[in-house]
Amino acid sequence: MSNYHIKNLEEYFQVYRKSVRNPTHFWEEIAEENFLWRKSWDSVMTWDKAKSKVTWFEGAQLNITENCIDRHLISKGNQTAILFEPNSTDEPAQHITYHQLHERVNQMANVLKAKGVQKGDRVCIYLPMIPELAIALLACARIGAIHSVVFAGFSSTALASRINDSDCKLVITSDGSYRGSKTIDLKGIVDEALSNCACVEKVLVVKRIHTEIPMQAGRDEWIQPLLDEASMVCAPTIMEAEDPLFILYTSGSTGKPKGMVHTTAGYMVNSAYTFKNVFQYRNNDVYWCTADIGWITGHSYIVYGPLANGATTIMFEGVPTYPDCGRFWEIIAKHKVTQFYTAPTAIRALAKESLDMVNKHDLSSLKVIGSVGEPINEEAWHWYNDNIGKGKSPLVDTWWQTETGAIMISPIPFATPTIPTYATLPLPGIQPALMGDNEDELIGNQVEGKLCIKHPWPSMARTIWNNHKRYQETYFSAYKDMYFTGDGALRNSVGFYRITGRVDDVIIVSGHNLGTAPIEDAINEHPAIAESAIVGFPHDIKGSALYGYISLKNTGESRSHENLKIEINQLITERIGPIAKLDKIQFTEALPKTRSGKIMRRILRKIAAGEFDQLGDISTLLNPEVVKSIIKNVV
Ligand code: 6R9
Repeated sequence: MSNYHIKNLEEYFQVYRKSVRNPTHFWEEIAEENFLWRKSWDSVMTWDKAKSKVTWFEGAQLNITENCIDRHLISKGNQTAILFEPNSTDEPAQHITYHQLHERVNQMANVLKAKGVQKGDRVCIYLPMIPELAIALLACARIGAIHSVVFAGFSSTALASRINDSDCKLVITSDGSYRGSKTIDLKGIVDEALSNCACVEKVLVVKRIHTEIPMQAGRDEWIQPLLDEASMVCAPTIMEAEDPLFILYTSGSTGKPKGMVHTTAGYMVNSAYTFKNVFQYRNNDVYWCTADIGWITGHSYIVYGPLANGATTIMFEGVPTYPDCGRFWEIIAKHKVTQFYTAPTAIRALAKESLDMVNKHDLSSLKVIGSVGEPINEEAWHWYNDNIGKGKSPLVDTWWQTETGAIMISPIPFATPTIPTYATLPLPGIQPALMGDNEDELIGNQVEGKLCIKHPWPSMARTIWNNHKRYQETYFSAYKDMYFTGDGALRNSVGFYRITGRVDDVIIVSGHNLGTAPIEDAINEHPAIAESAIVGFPHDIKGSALYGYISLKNTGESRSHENLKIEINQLITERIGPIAKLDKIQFTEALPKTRSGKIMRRILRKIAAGEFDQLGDISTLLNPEVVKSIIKNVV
């Protein structure tokens, strides 16, 4: 029996039990049997609990691109590795074979080298969903540079702070991007960001939308002529198992975004293993994940996991509603997609449209459908399961995080039964624990608590870039010797897990994690504003949307509330990006506070949700009278 590919429930339980008895042996077998190593490891895992330092496969040497590309060349050289579906339906899809991917990655790797990028240097990638994005990640990995992808929907301020935090010396971007019927001036955003980034020496620009853009002499260069001249041969740099592969920023509940650091070997083994099992990928399948590579889902399940398994992976440049809201279903029919992986927010938006938009497309190629990014509500689960999965393709609700690197809790299709809204069972090698309010582990079934993970797993983030202290405090200080996820969960009567949502100040809007602190910081920059508090409230399509309580300075503000609202959202768009705009804004003379001066967000959340009868005891507040007036003026 190979541990690598689980085919039924009995096998799952067998493998799971084995993995819990001896996690290191379990992962070692998988690593040994399924990957290409230049040198084997000296130790499978080390865990220094006092320092929160974990290593996997230390002593091993490898290059992840050899595993994702080179080793498939003989058997799959002419198979499509990346299938690119452009934004416009008038532009043909591109099939990039493993051979071509090999050539293009090597060319880009050689260009980076020629520009002075060396092993360990950080490269920022700010690109739309075009093939060059995946190629750029792999080119960095080829030469041991650490990539830091910034989602191309982030503003110039957000981009600049990420570039500076990890001291990137080179940026790869494009002249612009297509988004449905619109174009976005990405290079302009980069130019603005770089006026505050002294560390960046070079900018390489992909031509995508063919607009006239300014190029700064000595700094900016079009990438294509350089690629055309570059050799298609580039020997992979041999990496140590624990060398960083990439940094990816994620919002925290406080402070600036955290640069999560993922290392090479463990991330590769874990992302590949979970891809194979959760999607039950077989030869000749066509797999499609609709995420953007700017998020962890795209890193692990568009690029590394699929390619490590020699899969065909689709990259879609556009949006689900362009040219019409049947686009997803049209693409599934067009490319005979076998596995489809998307987010609940997309499902909720498309479920509002007429079913004809679905039913006119042939979805019979589908075998597995998946969900990720936030809890999937019951209604959306049924709509997706019935109309897309047709009740025959299992719906895998996959729970995981940027920090975990790979899927942690998820059904395995055709093995684990699926239940609406349940992520069901932990994957082999993963040991969840639910913690009670007294920091005790809740044993047995029918319990609800805070979700932790007991034993290290290979793809866990090793640190926060330049801030190991914050890593320790955020993830390893709440409970002894456990990783704390920031999520709540329940375990039902048969041991299946349901994720109930964040238990901290992170709000998930349309699947994007947003910390309340950076949004409040942006708002508080407004000269008329004294204080603000952001909370999430239930929203039909976005899952959660943002509600802002704003108190103004007593300076005789002459601007109207309507104008202030516009200015607040402008500030947020500039500082963070349009995804963080507030759906509702309420002006209030004060915010409810505890006697120690903390804003009582719990109460503000209840008010925003309309649950006025569930405020709990407010008598201990410093200013209980404020609550009444907030309720009276609720938006
Ligand atoms: C992969 C990804 C992580 C947070 C996580 C949780 C929420 C993700 C979920 C889910 C319920 C699921 N989340 N998947 N909640 N069910 N299937 O999304 O990473 O962007 O870091 O977000 O998303 O709250 O803690 P990331």
